Amino acid sequence: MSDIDYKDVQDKAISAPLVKHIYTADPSAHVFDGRIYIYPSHDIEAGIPFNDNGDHFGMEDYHVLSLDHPGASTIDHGVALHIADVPWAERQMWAPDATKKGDSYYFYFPAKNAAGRFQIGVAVSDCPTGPFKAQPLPIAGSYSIDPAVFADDDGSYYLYFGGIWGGQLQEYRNNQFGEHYAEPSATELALCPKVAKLTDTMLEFAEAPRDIVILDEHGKPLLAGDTDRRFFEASWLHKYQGKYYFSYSTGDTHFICYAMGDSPYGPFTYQGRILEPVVGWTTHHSICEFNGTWYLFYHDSILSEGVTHLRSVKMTPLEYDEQGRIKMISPYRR
Ligand code: FUB
Repeated sequence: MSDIDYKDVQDKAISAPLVKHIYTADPSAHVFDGRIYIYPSHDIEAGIPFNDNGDHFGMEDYHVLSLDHPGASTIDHGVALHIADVPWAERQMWAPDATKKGDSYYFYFPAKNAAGRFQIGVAVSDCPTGPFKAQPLPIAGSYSIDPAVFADDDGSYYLYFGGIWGGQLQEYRNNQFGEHYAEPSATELALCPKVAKLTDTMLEFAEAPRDIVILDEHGKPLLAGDTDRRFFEASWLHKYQGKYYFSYSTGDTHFICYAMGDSPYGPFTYQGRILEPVVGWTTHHSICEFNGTWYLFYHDSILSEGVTHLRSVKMTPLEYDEQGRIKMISPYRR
């Protein structure tokens, strides 16, 4: 058992769970028509033993949350998509995201198929809170986890994805699965998150997924052994003052970090940390502007007293310095 004093940590937390009646995680936030919508994972106790593959994250459906403005009460709009309604998906509905194009909303989600391979599906609705109707098949050529969709100013949409360990990214090279593929050794190049432009229909990749390369301060790609900085999971892309910001989790070292670039394809140069470790093993976030103020959406496991697969989404303001660098956030006051 952990020796954390949860009452004390809760008192020191800089923000409270947005909802407490269900467990939620991996919050992907967007503002559609002046309202904040959050597309989170819906954590449950699935009764599956813990392992390094994250099988205990046995989620079965998604709820959409929304709020009128920061500080307003958060509404749970109920089940937006259930695994029983996704023909190709068998288990583990992990971190999703959604976007709006025209009058339609497109919800992207990973799940394991019958063969135990993660793929990414898309479901469509004419309402931001769903219900979403899933396509009968996953996106062709998709694999791994944690889809994040970015709408650029020129009307292009890009899907970022990938995650190592339980997210299976280490089992692919050049977008192909291979049973013999594994995580690179410490002195080899780190595995890259992926990006693919979406077609006009929003239902398919318009191109083969490309590597998102994260460079160090010398312009060299990060190495797999650089575990404080290399990509693990939880891709997010946002734009601020003309620059592209790619942010992500370092997984087993528990940081949310970011890198900056001049194109949605990168390369991105590592800049630093956005969020220090939270209570719970995973950390996963999104970044979104509302009425001129930027916010970090994130999760922790305080409400469940440290149960790593029972998390709660939170939000807190995020600030930039004059150079456009993000000021690091400590989730608990010291
Ligand atoms: O919620 C399940 C997994 O945990 C997500 O896909 C990862 O990003 C981690 O937060």
